[in-house]
This record gives sequence, C-alpha cells and structure tokens, in this order.
Amino acid sequence: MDQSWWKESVVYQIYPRSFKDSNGDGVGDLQGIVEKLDYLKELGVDIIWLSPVYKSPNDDNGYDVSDYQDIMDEFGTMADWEHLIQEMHDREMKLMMDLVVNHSSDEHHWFLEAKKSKDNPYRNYYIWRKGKDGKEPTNWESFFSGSAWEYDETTDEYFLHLFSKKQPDLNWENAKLRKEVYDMMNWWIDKGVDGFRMDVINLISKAGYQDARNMEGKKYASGAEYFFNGPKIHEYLQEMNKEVLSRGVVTVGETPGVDVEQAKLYTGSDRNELNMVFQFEHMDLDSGPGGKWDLRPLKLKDLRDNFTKWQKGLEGEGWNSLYLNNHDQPRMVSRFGNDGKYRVESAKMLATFLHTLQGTPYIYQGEEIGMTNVKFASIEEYKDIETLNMYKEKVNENNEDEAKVMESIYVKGRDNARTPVQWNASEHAGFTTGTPWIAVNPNYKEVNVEQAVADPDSIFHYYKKLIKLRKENEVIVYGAYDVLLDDHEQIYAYTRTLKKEKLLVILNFTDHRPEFKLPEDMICRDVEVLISNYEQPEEPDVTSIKLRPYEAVVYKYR
Ligand code: ISL
Ligand code: CA
Repeated sequence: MDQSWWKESVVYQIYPRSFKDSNGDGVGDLQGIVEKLDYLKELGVDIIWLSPVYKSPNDDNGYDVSDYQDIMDEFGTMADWEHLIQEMHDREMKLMMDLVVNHSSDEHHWFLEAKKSKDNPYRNYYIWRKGKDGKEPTNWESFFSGSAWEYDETTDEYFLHLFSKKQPDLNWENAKLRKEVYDMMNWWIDKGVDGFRMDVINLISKAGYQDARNMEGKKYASGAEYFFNGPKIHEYLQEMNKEVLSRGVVTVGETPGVDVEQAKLYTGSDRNELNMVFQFEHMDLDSGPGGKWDLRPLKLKDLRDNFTKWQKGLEGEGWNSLYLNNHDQPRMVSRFGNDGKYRVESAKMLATFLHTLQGTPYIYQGEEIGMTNVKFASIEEYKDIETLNMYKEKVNENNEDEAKVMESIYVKGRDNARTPVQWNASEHAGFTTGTPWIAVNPNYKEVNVEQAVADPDSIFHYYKKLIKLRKENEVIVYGAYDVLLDDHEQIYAYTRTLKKEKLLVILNFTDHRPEFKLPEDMICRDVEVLISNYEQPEEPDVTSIKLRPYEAVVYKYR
C-alpha cells in the first residue's frame, strides 16, 4: 500500500467566473474566493483546483490563455492572487492551478508573432500546414464544431485548432516551446503553487496529419486517432516530470479517450508522469453513437461495470480521480439522481458513492448543496461556445429540429454547471450585487448555501461528514473494492476491505423500493452504520433490507 497525502485529500473545483463576485461587475473574482475560504475549510476541503485565472480574451472562459504569467483583469490582479494563495496556505489548503498548454489564445504574443510570416521565430510554436486541393489540410472536426483548421491569408497556410479557432494548438514537437512551458510552470511553483490540473494533456502529441475515417454524410470527422495519446505523449510527460513535477507537486491530467491500460501508463507509481487522470468513460454512458448530444438513458449496469473496471484496474497500480460532474458536464444530481422530489436524498446517495470508492474525490462548486441543471427559455441566454456553435450548426445550418436541440442542451449543455453558485435567497442568489454574466438558476430561493449550512440534515452537512469519515477510516481511502450483485438494475453494492477492516456500501439508484439481500458468505451480525441518508435502526440487520428511494447506507463490520 503506497500512501500519499494527495490520495487522502479531497479536492474542490472552483470555476471562478461563477463562484463569487466581490465588486458587483457580475463576474466572480479572486477576492470573492477569499471571502468563501472559511466556508470551504468548514466543508473539509484540502485542495482547491482553480479553473484558469490567466489573462484571456474569454472565448472559452479562460481556457484560451493570452498570458500564462498574468491574471485576467476581470478576476483581479497578481497581488489578489498572491493574497488568495496566502490565505489558503494559512488555512492549510493547497492550490492546484489549471494548466492549459495543448493550445493558447490566438491573442497570445507567441501567436501574434507566429502569424506574421513563415520565418518568424515563433512560427514553429504552432501547427501550420498548406491546404489540400483548396481545402483544409485534413477533414478533422473541431470539438466546438466545424473544421479544426483555420485559414490564414497572410501566409496562405492553415493552423490547427482542435477547439475554437481562437485556441490554436501549440506544437509540442518544438523543444523551445516545451522549455517555455516548463519555465512557466516552475515560475508558478516558485510562487507557491502546489499542483496542476492539466487540460486535455493527452492531446499534445500529434501522430501525423491525414484524413480521418469519415462517417457517411458528414463534412468533418473526428481525428482522435491522430492526437489522443499520441506517439510522444509519455516522452513529453516524463520530460515535464523531470524538469518540473519532480519538485513535488500534485498532478491530475484531463485525458478524454483514455482506457484503463493507458491510465496505468499515465499514473503508474514507477512511471514518473502524473499522479491521477480524469478519465471520461463514465461520462459517455448516456450518449449514443452520434456523440454527447445524442441522448440515451443511462443503465445502472453500465455505470457499475465501468466503475468496477476502473476500481479493479488501477488497484495497486495507479490511482483514480473520482468525479461525477465538473464545469464541462451537467449537474450530477440531475444526471445520475433525481433533481425533483428526491433531490436531497439522491444527491446524498451519489455523494456516498463517490466518497466511498478508491481514489481522490473531486467536488465541483455547488455540488455540495445539490445544485441542479437549468433550462433557459431561449438560446440567447446561453454563453458556452460549445453549445452556441453546436446550436448554430444544427439549427441554422442543418435545419434540425430546434426543440430537440434545446432538449439536448437542457440535458448535456456545459452551462448547466456554470450558473452562479447560490449563496443565499437574496437577489441573484447573493452571487453579485450587479447583473450576473449568466443568469442564476431560478431555484436559488430553495437551494442555497445559507439554507444548507443552517439545516443539520442538508446535503452540505452530509458531505462534511463523508469527508470527515475519509480522514478517520483508512479503509475508505486504501481499501480494496469488490462489487456485489453485479446484475441488479436498481441497487449498486460493494465492499471495501483493508486488512481486518471491512465496509459494506449499499446504494439504491432509483425511486423504487428494491430489496437488498446479502450473499450468505457475507453475513455478519456485528455491524455499525457509518453513514446513511435515512434513519437506520439501532441494531441493523443487513441480511435483507427493503431500501427506500435513493437510500444509501455504509456499514462497518466489527
Ligand atoms: O466539454 C466537453 C464535453 O462536451 C469536452 O469535449 C471538453 O471540451 C474536453 O473534455 C476538453 O475540456 C477542456 O478543454 C477545453 C475547455 O473548453 C474545457 O472547459 C476544458 O475542461 C478546451 O480548453
Ligand atoms: Ca467581479
């Protein structure tokens, strides 16, 4: 058993734009975060992952960086950032910065130089190709719709942008670029940063530039096989580790399209690459072959099989990061639980799930009070570039059914996660005294931090308890995971075992009342309830239990 502080930690993700506005301009900021540090400390957070706060024209809310060593004007100044990290360290919280180096902004001075001429010293910091028969160099599709290539008139070449055209991809083949990145990272570590979350880090090595296999009738195709986990990815990460990460910072790589075997290569303790990765397989279980907007219902069996695969796969070899939502995904309670009648029960059930698996749990802002998805009446109210580009392509260009497209946005759109954190029942949920950059979810009068902190039975207090249990029970962090009832359509149950310690976790993922029957060989009368989202009997009998809607219960064997 390989123990590490970051395995025992709980991470809280802040999307600064939507967290807390301190000066009434409608945009969350660094000073707003400082105001809420005591709240996060009370929750039990060890590490804060801060989505990008660097200088940015905000085409993709900060994921388009125009200066890696300066702070976005709307969020404050470098002095504000220094104040924030000081206040965090005073409270023994660590800061994980977002590192966005697959691409920069097209307003970064490197790119402004690069596009001046073919022989500019910065040209090679980006990826330029000639057109093919008057068209783009390859048929690759951008993650944000349309071609992944943009034509540049000055030099009569195209540049690659896997995301928006204001996010040109950096050329990692260029050793000078790599050194600039490492120097920049070291500069932040010198300023006190404790770790990095690395944006789409498994996309930085490209395998070549050829047409991807195309599905019938589509103009562009996913070029994933040319840039997911490319040929030099491990070489680059090992180099980065040697130059920067070995100084002792915590790392998590965002790695879409990574499977268990690849994750072992990224996170294996003998590999000198990363500590953890965010894998995406469980985020794809409710999508059809048409991709994320192609909605299909989630089956509990698929979810369980997937988590079991990752839990067993990385056991003793790598380390899982545990998440059910973030700033790119719909709200967890709306997606995997029930955001109506059983909002509180199901949010607690899902929290029990995440916080009793092997791995490091990540909480996304507002999750701890059970914030839900939002339905804005019109596309005008949406802000996310991915959503807006998709809508334009499907509705305006391809004449697809508007209502159906809006429905997919309600279920999967990224703005579900980006409405302001609901602090109290006052106007704009206490997020701002001005006009928020994106509208507040109308349920803020009922769902807000003030209410949750005051109510001892709230989701907030339940999270607090789960986090505390993790600190007190090694088995929660390090215990081996074993699944029970692997075919059940409503119940997800598993055990966690560490030496003589054993936990039994029973979760009802539905509003039905299924009966849980414990396998014979697991029967033990001497159990204690560690936590549950319902009242439990003084002397529990775990051999057979009729579960209530979204009931979660964790037993400890004595
Ligand atoms: O958001 C997604 C799901 O629809 C993904 O396609 C997402 O774009 C992908 O996971 C990469 O995400 C990261 O890089 C993007 C940025 O827009 C996301 O916010 C970030 O998390 C480009 O920097
Ligand atoms: Ca502000």
